Amino acid sequence: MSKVIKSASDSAEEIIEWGESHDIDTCFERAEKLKQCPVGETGACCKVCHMGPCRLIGKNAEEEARGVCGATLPTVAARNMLRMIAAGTAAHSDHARDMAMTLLAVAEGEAKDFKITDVKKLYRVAGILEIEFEGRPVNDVAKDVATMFIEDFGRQKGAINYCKRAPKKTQERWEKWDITPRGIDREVVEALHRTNIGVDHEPDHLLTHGLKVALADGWGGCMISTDITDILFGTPRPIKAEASFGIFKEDEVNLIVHGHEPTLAEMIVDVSSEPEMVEYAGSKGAKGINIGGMCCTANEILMRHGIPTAGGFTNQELGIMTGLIDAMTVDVQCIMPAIAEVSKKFHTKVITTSEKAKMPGAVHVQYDEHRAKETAREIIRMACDNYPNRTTEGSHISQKAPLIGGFSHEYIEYMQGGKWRASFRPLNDAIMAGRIRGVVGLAGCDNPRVASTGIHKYLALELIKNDVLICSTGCGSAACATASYLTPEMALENAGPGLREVCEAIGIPPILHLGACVDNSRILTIASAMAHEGGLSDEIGGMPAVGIAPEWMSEKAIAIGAYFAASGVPCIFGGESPVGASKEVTKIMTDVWFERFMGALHFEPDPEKMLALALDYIDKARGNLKLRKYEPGKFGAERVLMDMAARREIEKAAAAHAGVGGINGSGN
Ligand code: NFS
Repeated sequence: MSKVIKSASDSAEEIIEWGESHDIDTCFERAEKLKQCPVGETGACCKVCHMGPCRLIGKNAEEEARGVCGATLPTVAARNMLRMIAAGTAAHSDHARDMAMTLLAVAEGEAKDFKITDVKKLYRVAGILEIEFEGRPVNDVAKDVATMFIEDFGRQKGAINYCKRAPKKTQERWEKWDITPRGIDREVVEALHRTNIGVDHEPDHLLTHGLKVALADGWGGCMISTDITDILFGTPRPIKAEASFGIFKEDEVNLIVHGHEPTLAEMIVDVSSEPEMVEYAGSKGAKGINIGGMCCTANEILMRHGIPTAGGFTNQELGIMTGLIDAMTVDVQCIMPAIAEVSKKFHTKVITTSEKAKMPGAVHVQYDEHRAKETAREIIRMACDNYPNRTTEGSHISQKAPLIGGFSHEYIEYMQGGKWRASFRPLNDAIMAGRIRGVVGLAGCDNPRVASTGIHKYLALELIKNDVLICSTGCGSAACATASYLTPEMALENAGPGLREVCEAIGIPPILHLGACVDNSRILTIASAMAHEGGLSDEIGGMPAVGIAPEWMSEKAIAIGAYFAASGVPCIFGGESPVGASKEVTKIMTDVWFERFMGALHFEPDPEKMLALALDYIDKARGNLKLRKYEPGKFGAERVLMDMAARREIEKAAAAHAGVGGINGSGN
């Protein structure tokens, strides 16, 4: 029998094998041993009350199966989907709430270890929120900004502030279908209410609320989080860094920050170079303090400080198995409880830091923004104290990859015209001329149920060969980073001729690292800017742009996919569909959503089909926009200017492409 590859990263594979030979299991073995429940996997299990769980299975389940209360399979699948979106939205948005509370505390002088690092960004945000900023003290402006963001959580009527950042036409679609989100908390609570036993039973109605919740995530939670993080810690600019397990140093204290909230991680980075801290490490026999990141916290501090990343979600246990991590701090989200278990076999200390998240087997050091630096120093000292306990046990890896990260939307705008003429014109022109075929957001998790990171690598390579510019975020970025894909050389060696030309002219890699998962909001901002710039679609929908999350596993990824769909971006997710049991629900999320919003959410396990579907969406959008037909190596500068009649044609073509029909009550 041929050997099953568990990770497409050689160094990850090496550690997995080392673990197997030492009887240490990881998520990869557990995924193999623990088969997915086939009923729950496709959305056919209802457990919203205790008359169940009801398993709606059988040959004609869609028509005939009923739960004890009479709920049909499409109702159950739609309810399950809505709950996933709500949970994902809650996670991103609760993170955003903490950021807003920190900004308020900073503005009020209560969190003295933080400051407003990017005043320009603060003013830009204040401008969008229509807050007066000229001539006012910075902290007063920051207080008003924080207060307005905090209002977005509890608002009962009206719209989330940032909805107005979307192109007008996109907003009109939201109004027409009543999915403009009011307040983040309100939409999440309503989702839980509607999915309670005996409330909302109409699949389309449930899923429409799913889009409303998701928009509260994208244009609320995620965008708020991105902007406040930029204000507090600086808007990212391209920066060099490294990725993979070779970032751990044999002769230094290795402290890994893992999770999602950047606040404590920023403080750790900040104080780690203080002479007393370095001296303390020296007193324990170490040559220095080496900070590394994991998952989305890694993306945050990589973007702003060039701190190296050990990798994405599936790398967390493997990192500990190198035997080189002296301490790993974790806060919230995507933290496997298995790390506490595996750490017992090594000297690594796992330290939980959030008041919301504790873990059996971990030490808890409560983060408090009022004494943030002190907490950071305490954690560094704990890592240093643990350094002498390091043994030679572990699978040491020396491989690491260079990368360039840090492409904020502000920088992407700047790089296309400098300080005074920053715009999205060159990008739009390159797309119109066919140099760039389209844009793909390559995002989402890495997943041990496939050869982890492998589908990311396959798609990234194929897309750039096809002249598609990639914006990557989250663990998608980590997958590309550890494969050495985030370098300008990548364009020279692998990009199609048109994309290569653009990358060389502007001096960018063909895969732009945009940040953490919450920074998918940057893609919304970029798409809005492209619509405002003109020449392509005048809304987000209809752009030659697609979102792909090939190895997703988290509810947060589902919330992101849904907010892209509602905003007008067709999305393709890998793996089996979590609503695959219901044809009706599947059709609503693909055809009906495309007809209404020009976005969609597909699930497609076959990587080649994912690629083909993405390119098909891109080419159809180009055709509908009457852009030059994409032909590799052949470009032009001309474009067909569109009058109103031509635009109406586009609308008609889009509706025809959607091909809706057969679902009661879900037409336009
Ligand atoms: Ni996104 Fe970031 Fe990674 Fe998936 Fe988890 S770390 S928030 S959910 S696993 S990409």
